[in-house]
Amino acid sequence: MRADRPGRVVEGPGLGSRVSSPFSSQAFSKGLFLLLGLLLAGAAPAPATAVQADTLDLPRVHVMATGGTISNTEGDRLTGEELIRSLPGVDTVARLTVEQISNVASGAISLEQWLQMARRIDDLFSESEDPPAGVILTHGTDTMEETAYFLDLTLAQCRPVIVTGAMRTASMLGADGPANLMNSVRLAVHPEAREVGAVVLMNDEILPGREAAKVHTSRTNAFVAHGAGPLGVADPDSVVLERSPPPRTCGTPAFDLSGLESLPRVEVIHVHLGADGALVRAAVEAGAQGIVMASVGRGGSTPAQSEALQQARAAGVAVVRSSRTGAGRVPVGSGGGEGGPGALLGAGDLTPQKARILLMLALTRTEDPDELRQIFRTH
Ligand code: DAS
Repeated sequence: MRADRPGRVVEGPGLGSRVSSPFSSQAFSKGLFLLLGLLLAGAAPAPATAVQADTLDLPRVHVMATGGTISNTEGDRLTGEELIRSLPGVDTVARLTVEQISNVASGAISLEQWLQMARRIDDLFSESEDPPAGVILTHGTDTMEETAYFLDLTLAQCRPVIVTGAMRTASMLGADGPANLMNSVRLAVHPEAREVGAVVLMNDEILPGREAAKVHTSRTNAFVAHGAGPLGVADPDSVVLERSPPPRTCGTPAFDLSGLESLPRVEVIHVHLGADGALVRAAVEAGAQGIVMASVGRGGSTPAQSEALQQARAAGVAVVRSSRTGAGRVPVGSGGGEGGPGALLGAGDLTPQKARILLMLALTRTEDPDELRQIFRTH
């Protein structure tokens, strides 16, 4: 049975082992995952006593496990603790601590959990004793691009926060989870990654949180960085950072979450031929403060949707036009000034789901159309 497990912090990799029947399918799946981890890493695990002695001087890396395919086996989900035990040789790279935030498919992660995650990560980096060199968030791949961008916008610290997962479950042949996790540990302790911020690491590629996007339903190379390309790669011999993320002020978040208990409601609505204004009106009735249109081309919608959007703006709702094409820009200043107090602007190169995150955060600060436009130009 798959169930959430409450958060707690444990030390690894010298973690106590959990005994399960070798004849159960769950135990078999977990055993297979561990075996795959060994094969992928190409090394046998060091004895536990040596692990503890050798790890004392190594940097600490904190793993926050949330679930997703990386944890999935047939009929069960591995815990973060079990995931890190599948990484032979990790004890020569870092001291791992692990915390279970949830154990769910990534579609089940809530906005309240985002707020908690961001605060928790900043708290970890502010610990006076033994703060982690980096944090790894194991996460379902379906929405990891959203979580990575949210963290990119809200973390005060620039230290590495690596969102990773797997396209193949822990019990599938060729499971990619152990390699992704091991590469994330290697990146977290890399001296050049100290200010890399929130990134996605999948399939040996380090992608900026802002641009990372899932573009395939099942392949291990499902992720790209739209318009930006990877920041670097995790090769077998070394982690190589080929370029730096855009400069930012470390210590100050782009959006301060202090005092926030929830985020403004922002809906994404798809444009397609024949779409009427019903969904736009429903969003307004549901209390949306913002609407992001997954528009055709460079920001187009149907006449009926455009009319409903005019009414939404007249009611003070901010409207952002992004593109459903998956690449390219909708000019931020393409909105025009008329139509009501609600802003109308383009999403730039942000996909609809990323534009929604930026609009939610922007609306915590302002509803002014010019200020919103400025935020979209600079984030
Ligand atoms: N199970 C999906 C999710 O949690 C997919 C995945 O993790 O790859 O997002």
